[in-house]
Amino acid sequence: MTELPTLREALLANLADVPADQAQALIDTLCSIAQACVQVGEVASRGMLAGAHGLVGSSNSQGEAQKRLDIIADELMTATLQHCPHVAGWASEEHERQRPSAVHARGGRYLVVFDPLDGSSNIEANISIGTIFSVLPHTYRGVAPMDSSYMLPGREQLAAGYVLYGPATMMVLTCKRGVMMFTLDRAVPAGQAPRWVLTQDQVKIPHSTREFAINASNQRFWEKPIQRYVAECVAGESGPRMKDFNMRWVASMVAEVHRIMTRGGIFMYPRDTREPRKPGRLRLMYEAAPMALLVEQAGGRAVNGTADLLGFVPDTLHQRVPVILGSSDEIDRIVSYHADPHENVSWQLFKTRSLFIQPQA
Ligand code: AFP
Repeated sequence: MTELPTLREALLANLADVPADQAQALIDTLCSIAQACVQVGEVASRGMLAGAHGLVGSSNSQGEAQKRLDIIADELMTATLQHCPHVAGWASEEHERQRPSAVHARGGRYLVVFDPLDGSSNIEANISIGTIFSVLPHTYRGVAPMDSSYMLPGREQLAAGYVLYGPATMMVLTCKRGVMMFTLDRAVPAGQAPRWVLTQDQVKIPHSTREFAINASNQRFWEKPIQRYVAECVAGESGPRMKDFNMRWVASMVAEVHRIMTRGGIFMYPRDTREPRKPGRLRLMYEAAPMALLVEQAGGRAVNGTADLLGFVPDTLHQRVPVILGSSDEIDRIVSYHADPHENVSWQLFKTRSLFIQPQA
């Protein structure tokens, strides 16, 4: 088998059209983030043996109970970013405010935003979890970053990626020149660090699919277009879609998006009526925007129901948004349902039906 390109080799090729100093700075930063994720993966893979299970007794700024692995992952990412010469500051799900680099706050050309551990509810159940990251330009170089420095639309990301800690440890990455998939190779000579190798390049998401992912326990809170879309999928061949669909829900966005990257599909965490003031569950800056960039770069689509997620300018670091992403044909259909004033729902869903009762022929 020919030697697969390493992460650094693949990035050099992917950024061949970028001026060398810029390319080098981005490559060094992404390689550092990738190395921090190797460390997170090692702790995650040792589970209770590494003290990675359980709660720490504190909550993050969004009121969510923090897990030990949330904190460990955040500390490992922070320790790495501290030493990145090109990173002026970073923002994490686990901290209310952004944190400027002690050394490079003024000189750094990038801001990094990350969810150190996505899918925390799955840690003890040993289900796939991940880390999500986004690299933004530090527009006001020479001035130490503030929270407002990060308020850029997703389209302005320079790079985005996630690492999936699953049966294999994989990283999916884009520098806005297509999507690359890497697998962590731990079969290296003693004393050498595991290395990322490129296992798939220019990843493409199939435009059609028969697989949808949504937390069906929230069904009664969904808005009409989502009720209609899911009901039609569940109705399968006997319904207006005239084809059967399958459903998945892992409760780790990284695992859902990775499945979509490998075989297509649609992932939905839509706005719902549980807390009308809260537009969704997922965070724009370190969940929705990086995943939206990856999905779009792979030929899929990512919306809030009516508009592309990459166009949204954040107001706050931890802002939440509805997220609907994946195979473009299905996203186009859902956007059309949101635009359909009449909402011609032939199933009369709201009064007499629920997801789990088959419609009368
Ligand atoms: P945690 O990291 O707090 O477990 O949340 C994971 C997540 O943000 C995303 O990865 C999942 O898709 C979604 O929440 C799961 O939400 P439900 O718990 O409502 O299913």
